[in-house]
Amino acid sequence: MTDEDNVNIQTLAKDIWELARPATTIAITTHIESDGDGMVAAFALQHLMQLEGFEATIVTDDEDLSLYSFLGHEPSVIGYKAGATADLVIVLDCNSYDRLGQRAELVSSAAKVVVIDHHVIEHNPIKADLAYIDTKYASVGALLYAVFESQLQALSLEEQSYFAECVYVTLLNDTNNFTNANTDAGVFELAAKLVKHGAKPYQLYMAYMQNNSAGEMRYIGGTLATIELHHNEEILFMHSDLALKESCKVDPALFRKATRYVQGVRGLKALVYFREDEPGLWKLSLRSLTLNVQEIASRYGGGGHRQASGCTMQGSLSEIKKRILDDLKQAMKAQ
Ligand SMILES: [Mn+2]
Repeated sequence: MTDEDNVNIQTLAKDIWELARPATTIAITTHIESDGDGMVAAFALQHLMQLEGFEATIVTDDEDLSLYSFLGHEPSVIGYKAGATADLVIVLDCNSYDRLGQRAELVSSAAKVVVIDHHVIEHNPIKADLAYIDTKYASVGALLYAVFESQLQALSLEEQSYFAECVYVTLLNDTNNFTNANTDAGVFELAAKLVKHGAKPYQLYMAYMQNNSAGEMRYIGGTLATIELHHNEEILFMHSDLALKESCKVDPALFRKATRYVQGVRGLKALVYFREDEPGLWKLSLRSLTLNVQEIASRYGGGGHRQASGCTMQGSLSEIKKRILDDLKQAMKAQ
């Protein structure tokens, strides 16, 4: 959905403004279980739209966004309510109705829809009037930077630096502080430009990646204590149940980096983190450098990238683990 559809990144900014101009209500949104790419890219886009004279509101699932408060701006955000509509909806970091949860209704009922994303196209793609999807970008924030780069010089230094900090956070999130397999020369070149625009790597790393409470560290400790290995120690499972959440008094939804603590375990082909969000409702995070875990997550209505995907499953942990273990073994066999 890039060149074939005559969507050119050089004219994308102008194309978006053209769709925004006649719209009275504009919403920006991202995938369920929003993250520091889609959500912070939404902050950046909203800010640019404001400067351009457009009033756009970020529509969320009412998640707590306080983990981004270090960015120092108060974005205009509302939680989605059934029946809410907008003339124009801009979807970031997501191209499938399946990854929008309840907000699929907001998107399908909008007069005009723009999709800007860097994921492989999954099931049930969003019908868009304007779509730019390119998997070569490490984050959707990086894609937004490419769209608006030529316009940044016209902004004040403070506005440039806010935009740059937001894009830098999207890189921190989707490259895991420049350590994921998607980290390439282009990522470092972009990071250098963002630093020149005012992004401060040390402060942003500390505020975004290392800003843990003691309770969160206990939660991580409790989760790491559940590590088990399967299939000749090539598959790692770990979990956090509701009891752990209660004892540590943390909101696990605010703390999504658990898999980062086990990425370095020797000899792994895949790892899966199971987090209980409601009794018997488990949110899975799947990671692998060699298997296509997106393919597995999509069987259960989830999605993401080949190497990092998520889905939600209902049932007993032991049954869910058994199904996922079978799926992973099968994927390894098929290799
Ligand atoms: Mn992303």
